[in-house]
Amino acid sequence: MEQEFLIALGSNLGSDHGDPAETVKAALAALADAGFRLRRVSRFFATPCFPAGAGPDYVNACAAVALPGAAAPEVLTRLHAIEADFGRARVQRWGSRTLDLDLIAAGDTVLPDADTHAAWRALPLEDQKNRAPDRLILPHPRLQERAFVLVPLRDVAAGWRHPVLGTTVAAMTEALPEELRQEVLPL
Ligand code: A4P
Ligand code: MG
Repeated sequence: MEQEFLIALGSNLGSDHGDPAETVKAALAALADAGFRLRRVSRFFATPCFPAGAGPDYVNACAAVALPGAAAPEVLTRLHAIEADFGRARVQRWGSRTLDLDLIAAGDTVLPDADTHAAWRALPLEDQKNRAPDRLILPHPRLQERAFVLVPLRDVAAGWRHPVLGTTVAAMTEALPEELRQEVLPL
């Protein structure tokens, strides 16, 4: 079967396309224009900014997509091109953004290797703020701890199983602290 990619979308600033929700909606259209087949799209959720206080609330969503003939690096390159089209300036890591498109997973692909993946997963919070990976890490190393990723992801890929952790999106979502899950509100 065709490779399926899981993508997370987020915006907490407006763009030329409108407010964050309109920006996420426009980003989905841009994905389709760029050749992605949108198989499933989640509801849109309002989520408190992480880290707390660092900026306005986000709108987050997830999509399960296919890009015929493309492997994960090509997908990330296209996501970056769309981010650039939406006027995203990379000023500060975790800073506010018009549009953030993260590649969450590509089936059961693990990149660059299990040991490096484990090191990124274990990175202390302080270092996470200052160190961004210079190569593609898959699955996204923080997905398992983020309600703003997992709750939308559950809409489109509840049964996807993390190839390193061995748990499904549904189980990872259930494992989150209740108060984190409740902060993620459908629009
Ligand atoms: N990179 C490596 N692997 C990946 C991957 N699987 N997906 C590289 C995307 N990018 C990947 O990413 C930093 C570098 O990681 C890039 O060179 C890329 O090639 P970035 O998108 O340039 O920087 P970023 O967005 O600041 O980093 P990242 O890791 O995407 O940030 P986060 O950790 O996703 O944080 N709060 C709420 N409520 N909702 C949000 O959506 N998002 C962030 C962004 C912070 N707080 C948020 C939200
Ligand atoms: Mg990103």
